[in-house]
Amino acid sequence: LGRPYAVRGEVVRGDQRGRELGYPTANVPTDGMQAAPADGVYAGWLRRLDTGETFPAAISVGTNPTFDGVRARRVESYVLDRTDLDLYGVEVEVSFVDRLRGMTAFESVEALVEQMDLDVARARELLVP
Ligand code: FMN
Repeated sequence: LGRPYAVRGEVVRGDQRGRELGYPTANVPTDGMQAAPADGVYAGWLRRLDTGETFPAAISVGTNPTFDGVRARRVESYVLDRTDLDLYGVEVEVSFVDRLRGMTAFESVEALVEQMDLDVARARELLVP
């Protein structure tokens, strides 16, 4: 393709759970118009289309099977080290550089967070020189 696959969209409010987990995420819903990559976890980049700023991110694609409730698939980006970013309503482009693993339904929130720690460390190795 010559460059990483990317999806675009406006950041919407999620379930507000990410903040409690220590990894707040910018959620972009997937619609019928553009395909998201297969469910799983990726390292990639989030670019704000309003300012052009680009940030390294750990990205989750799926329905968050660890938690109850039927939900639409979404693309969730945790911008590394930026728990302060407020991206609600901002148009972003999320590009997928490396696939890290498949989506997992964990037995506990602790197990999910432990794996997210590893995902974030791996994304950092891959993206930040
Ligand atoms: N959710 C899962 O159910 N299973 C996973 O394996 C999983 N991996 C994730 C990996 C990363 C790097 C990130 C950022 C999220 C992952 N998630 C996974 C999604 C979290 O469940 C989700 O971000 C959290 O519930 C917050 O959701 P909210 O933004 O709607 O509040």
